[in-house]
Amino acid sequence: MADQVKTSALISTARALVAGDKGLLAMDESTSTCNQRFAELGIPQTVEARRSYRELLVTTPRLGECISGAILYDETIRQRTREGTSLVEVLLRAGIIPGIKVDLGAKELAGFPGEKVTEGLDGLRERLTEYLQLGARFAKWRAVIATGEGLPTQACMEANVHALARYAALCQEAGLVPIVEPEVLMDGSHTLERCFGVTEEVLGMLFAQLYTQGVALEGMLLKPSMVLAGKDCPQPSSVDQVADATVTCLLRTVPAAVPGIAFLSGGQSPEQASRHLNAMHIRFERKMPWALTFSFARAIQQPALEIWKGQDANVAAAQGALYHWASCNSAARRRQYGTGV
Ligand code: 5MM
Repeated sequence: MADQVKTSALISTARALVAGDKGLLAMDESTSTCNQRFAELGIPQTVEARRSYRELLVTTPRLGECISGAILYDETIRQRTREGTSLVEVLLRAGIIPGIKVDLGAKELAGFPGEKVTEGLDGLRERLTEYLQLGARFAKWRAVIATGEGLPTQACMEANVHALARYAALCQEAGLVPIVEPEVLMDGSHTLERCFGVTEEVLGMLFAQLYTQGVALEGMLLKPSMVLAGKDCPQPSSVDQVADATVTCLLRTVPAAVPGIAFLSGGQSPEQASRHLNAMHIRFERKMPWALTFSFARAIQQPALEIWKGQDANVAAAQGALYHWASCNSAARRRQYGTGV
């Protein structure tokens, strides 16, 4: 009985995260990634600067109109606004579900140069219990898969999908919806077709592992990369080619029991990411069994960060940019990005 109650709570949270035309805001940059983004713009790399920036994000007016959930980082889930309200509380008041990144990062995979495996399973059960108490209702774990000559190896794909499935099972045991993020990186000169093949293989292996580990598909979300040619690929692909390749690949590999798929942006510009999502909805309207939405970090945040530059005077303008890009992706779910509607 208790398990049934837990599963139905997981299912309703998973559905709420992908409901309507909303999507997720990924704001789970680890300290080193956040500092790196700040350094590029000359923003001081301090705890206070990171806190101020996260306050700017979560207090953006009307954010809850287009954002259903926000993925936080360990530092952020414990932070408060200048006035002393916890960031979790600010999100809840805006109708946004708080979530937490729980992986400890992608580390070199021993014996396989150029490949990584994501760590963080040791002690995860205890950390999940604490995050639930801090207000998180879902979690996220990212695995990265590099494409290149001889890559990805079977060893890399197996190690990563196994860790993703064990993480997902632990989350569901704790009462948190797992967002499962296998990112096929855009780095390299591989073609769109090659990315399709790698993504198809990784997702096939992933869902086999999720099944083996007993993960309830109805109570999880998938956060994949779009199927894209590598950044250095000489052959350009059109927006429609990306949309067709991405949704075709997902239709072949993601069971209909999964309530939703929320893409990462992976280094695409905000315009590209929104255009691709919009085209997927136009070309596959009513042909997809799951909700299809966004869980972008850079493609929503980057313009806001560039406006803010660490200055209080720029907060309102930066929040305007954040809202703009969040609402563009909401519009893309309605097939209205770029139509001026
Ligand atoms: C915010 O970036 C997340 C990873 O941060 P760390 O590398 O610092 O741990 C990342 O998982 C992010 O949530 C997703 O990849 C989506 O980000 P993009 O920018 O690709 O949309």
